Amino acid sequence: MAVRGNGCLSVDAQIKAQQLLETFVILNEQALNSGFTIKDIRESYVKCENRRLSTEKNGKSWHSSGVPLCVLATALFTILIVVLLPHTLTTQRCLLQNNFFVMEATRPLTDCDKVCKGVNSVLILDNTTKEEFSKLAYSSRPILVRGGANHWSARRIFSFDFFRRLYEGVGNNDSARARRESYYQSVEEECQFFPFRTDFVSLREVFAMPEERANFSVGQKPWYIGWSNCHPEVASILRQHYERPHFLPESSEVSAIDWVFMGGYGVGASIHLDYVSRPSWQAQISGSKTWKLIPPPECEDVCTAFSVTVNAGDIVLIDTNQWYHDTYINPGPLSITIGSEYG
Ligand SMILES: O=C(O)CCC(=O)C(=O)O
Ligand SMILES: [Fe+2]
Repeated sequence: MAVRGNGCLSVDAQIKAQQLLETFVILNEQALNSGFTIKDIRESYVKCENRRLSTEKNGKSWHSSGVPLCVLATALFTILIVVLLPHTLTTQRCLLQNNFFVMEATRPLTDCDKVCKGVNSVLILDNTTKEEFSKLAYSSRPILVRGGANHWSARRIFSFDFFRRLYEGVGNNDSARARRESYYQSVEEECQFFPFRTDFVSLREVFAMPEERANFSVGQKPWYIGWSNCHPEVASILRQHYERPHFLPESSEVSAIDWVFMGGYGVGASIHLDYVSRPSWQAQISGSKTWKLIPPPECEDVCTAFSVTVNAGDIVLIDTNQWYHDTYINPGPLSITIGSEYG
């Protein structure tokens, strides 16, 4: 069987990790409320580490040097590094998704000169070739390839109903039920569901919503969700209608996991950074979405934030590991995107 799963924690472990995270976040918030900035917390940890290394080198005990902030900073980082990170670093867009404080405190610093200095807009390419793109593919420069997905049949075929039929199937005999169960279970247990702007807690609930809500009829609560697919059967059905963007380098890895984001007008994903090791492409199948890209705080003196609107048929390429990002769905047709990692 093809590789399925992205290393997310079990539900139990997620609950425990979440409790620890909450403690960590409260401590951080208290520190921030009393006048510390995230930069201070990070710097105090780095300073403490340096001090510990130098006192230990000199044969002294660091703990007896009695620096309370150092003890706190180290305790917070120990919780993160020993308890959480061995799991979360492999969880991709999992647990730490919206945890700004934790992300900020633990991520490697960005090389501003390389990643964002002098970049104040997305690079727009009207069409591109493998050759042209190969020079840019790993540059961390956000790129928009206009019309890059226009020829995909997904542009005609993908809709809320298409996905509902795919997951719900037809009929209610044993085999239809088993297939439905395995598709949903795969999202719940091996992949991920993102309740960005919604009260739905699972993809099952999304596809069980009444027609009026699915159509965003007046008076209905709006929704915006995402999920990743790691079920090979679902992937093979989806992939009949799109391909890996034709301009990606031949040598770049093909991810077994695809991401779908779907929903209507309004706020999309709130600001976050992803823990993914590779840059991502995302094709706008229908509707239109505006991304705001924000450089990490250590680069704010030399880099600027900017936005990019992605219209149906366009493909956007972003190193979501380096650029903080949020999204906003523009008025108009349902926004459906499909994406994956490459690199
Ligand atoms: O498409 C969106 O609304 C959010 C996508 C995102 O955060 C990502 O692909 O990393
Ligand atoms: Fe993201």
